[in-house]
Amino acid sequence: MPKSILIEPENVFAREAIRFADIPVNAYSKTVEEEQASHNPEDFLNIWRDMCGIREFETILNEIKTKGSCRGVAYQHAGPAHLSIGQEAAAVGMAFSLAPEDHIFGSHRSHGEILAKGFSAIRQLGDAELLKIMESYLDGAILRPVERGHRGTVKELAFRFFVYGAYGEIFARETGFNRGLGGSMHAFFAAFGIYPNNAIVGGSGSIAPGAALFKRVNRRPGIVVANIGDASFGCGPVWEGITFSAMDQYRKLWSESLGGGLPILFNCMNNFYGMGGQPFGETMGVGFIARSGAGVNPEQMHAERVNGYDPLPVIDAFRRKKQVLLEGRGPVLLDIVTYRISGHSPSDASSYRSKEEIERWRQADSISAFRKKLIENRIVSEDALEVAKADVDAAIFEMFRLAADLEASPRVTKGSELAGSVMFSNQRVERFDDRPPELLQDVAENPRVQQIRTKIRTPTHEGKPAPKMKAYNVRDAIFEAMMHRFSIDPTMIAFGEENRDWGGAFAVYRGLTEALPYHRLFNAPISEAAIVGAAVGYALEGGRAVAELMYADFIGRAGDEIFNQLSKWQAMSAGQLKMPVVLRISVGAKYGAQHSQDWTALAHHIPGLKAAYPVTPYDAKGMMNAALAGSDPVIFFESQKVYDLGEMFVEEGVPEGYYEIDLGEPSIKRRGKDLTMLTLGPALYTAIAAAEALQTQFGLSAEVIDLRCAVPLNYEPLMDSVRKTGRVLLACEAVERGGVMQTVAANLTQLCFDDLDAPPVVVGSRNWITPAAELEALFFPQPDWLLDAIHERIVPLRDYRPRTNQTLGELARRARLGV
Ligand SMILES: Cc1ncc(C[n+]2csc(CCOP(=O)(O)OP(=O)(O)O)c2C)c(N)n1
Ligand SMILES: [Mg+2]
Repeated sequence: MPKSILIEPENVFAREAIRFADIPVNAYSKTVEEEQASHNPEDFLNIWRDMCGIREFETILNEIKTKGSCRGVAYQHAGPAHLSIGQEAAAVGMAFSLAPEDHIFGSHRSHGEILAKGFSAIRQLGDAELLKIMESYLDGAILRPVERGHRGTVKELAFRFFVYGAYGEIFARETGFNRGLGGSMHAFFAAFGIYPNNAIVGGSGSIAPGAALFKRVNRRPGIVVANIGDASFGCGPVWEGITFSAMDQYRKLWSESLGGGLPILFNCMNNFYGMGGQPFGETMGVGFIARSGAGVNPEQMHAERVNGYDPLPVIDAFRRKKQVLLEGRGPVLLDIVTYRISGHSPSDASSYRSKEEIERWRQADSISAFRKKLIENRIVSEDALEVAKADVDAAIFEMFRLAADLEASPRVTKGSELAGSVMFSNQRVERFDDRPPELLQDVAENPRVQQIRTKIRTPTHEGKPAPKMKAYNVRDAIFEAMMHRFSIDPTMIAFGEENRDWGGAFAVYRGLTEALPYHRLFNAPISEAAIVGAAVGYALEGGRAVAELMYADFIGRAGDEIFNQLSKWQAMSAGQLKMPVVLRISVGAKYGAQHSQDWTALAHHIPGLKAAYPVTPYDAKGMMNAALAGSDPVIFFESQKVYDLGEMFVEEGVPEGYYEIDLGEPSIKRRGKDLTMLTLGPALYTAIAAAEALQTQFGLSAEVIDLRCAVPLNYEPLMDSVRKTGRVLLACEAVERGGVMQTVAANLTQLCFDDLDAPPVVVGSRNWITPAAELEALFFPQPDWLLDAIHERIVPLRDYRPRTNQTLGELARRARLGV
């Protein structure tokens, strides 16, 4: 049923004022006695131990970065080390009351948060569970060097395992958390609730909401924390992530049983600096980051500024805010004031701040201040503190020494294909959870399903598509594949702009609103970064997401999320995380320069993405079925030009039942022997028209092969064809320069060099803006252009008079002009 949110003129024009409540700033006022009532002495000692451990861990890193050795252990660390010396209280306070099922995401400066969360998880998990994690993680690769000669408790072993895995990851060792494929800025350890840390400032701001969404949709316990810096509040994707997290629908339209608002806490580690730029006083105007919450929703995100130079106010705030989130009243914003005494990186000379300022914060250092508080209030004895510190420091140094030792902790070997082997997971996953999928009706009762049943699934006798009004078309094909997987995989959700009542931007989803509850199909804000980011977070947690961008031209709005996040986390996790996301993107026409671009080149260029572009109903259904049964991110391009088209190539028609087409298998659409035409996208139909003309006018038979997929791509059928014909023309509607077809042409030149009578020729759109609908024929390749190019550059056609200039001279002239 469509929703009905009535907008009434008399209401929206009524006089009123928007009121804001006070946003607490440093409101913490608990006495030591009160704190003692809620913590036992062991808690205080643990807080101290964790802060010291983090400090020691990073002090060692600082020493090796600046001096090349630490206490007799020489080590050159080539990579980054963004230290958070000074911020330990904030990290430990954040992690202290989080349970293992609470998940954190972070930034380039997250060593402290990782360690704090890990230490906290080790304390809470039972020995059996810890052993299971250590033994199974990377098949025991981290555990083996650590357990040798270990005589302590399981928890002590887990501590060493964890510190060693963290150092190993930073030092790019096979024994690191992610076999060294993540590194300092991307290290994580999901088994302890530590999810990807992001070297893209604010990157976690759009991804963590997807993790929180997963918890809601799949009724999983726990909350999600996005640890991000103060400067990241200038990043668009952070704002998009916040907007996405604060949508009214979670509480107003979704089933109450799901639990309400997203359980997400945006935790600003506010150290008052970007690298050298200062959000407070220079690069932003918000003053208090906490103020930002006021503009987001009536609850003002329950925002607060908290003293993060003392772990106790942070623990207090996290306890209260976690409760808010568990009650379904999220999202929450915390502005945790802290300070990084260390430079942005060890080579940073801190030219942007005064020595005096650093000195004053050093004087106020949270670790010494906490120590003083514990001793003065007789909470923990000085001796106990010293012993704890000595113990933790010794264990950390020992793990550093072990991780620095190349023999005990090797890197992946030279020539290793490890990264290549984990770029894709290539799994087939029928469903990501065994519970029954939530549907609002039987699939067979769905009006769209019933309507599709009346459609013609076969070509006409002349090999043409059935008339538009009656043909089973590309839209129907994608719908059928989606419906199939929705009814099998309970974790599968779809979202994007206008996805629900509108029926999907181009009506592919018409009928799904009736079939699916809100949490499985919903409208997102116009926030392309958040749409893709949320899909990434959802998948990292273990669910299948289908996100939609209305036009390929909007890929830029989600550039980081597609190119740095969606594409990379499987490999950066060394294959431990999966990314079952299908990103549906339509390729437009008729709407001019910003709505009519084929950007397959971008998806093709970035490693880690599969890029599909089917243009027939048969291919669309089979390939969408395959994409939705896989475990990899698939950019699924859909041409608006062909949405209405019926099948014309598969005589038996598009099967009603389920079938898959392997992504990467080209499809021969017309057999021939004189020339090969390769196409990607709707240029298939242009090539078919050109092939027809070649046959009737010149007696040449062209073989037309639709690549259907840019990544992966099996060259065998292409080579077979080119070996037979010796000639190849490649056509697409993307601009000619730098596209998929240029790569295919270059590869075929090498793969089939001896068989070619002429170099492969690419005909794409002009290297221009896409002009208005009325002028599109000047821009997109027309059948004539293909004939002209064949005549000029492959094989002269008898008595042929070209209509456009496809000569090599023209190619060079255009290149010189950059058009
Ligand atoms: C999108 C992006 N822009 C710029 C950078 C370079 N950079 C790395 S850290 C940083 C400052 C980040 O400041 P903040 O978010 O406050 O985190 P902090 O470093 O203070 O922890 C910058 C500009 C980046 N990594 N990503
Ligand atoms: Mg900062």
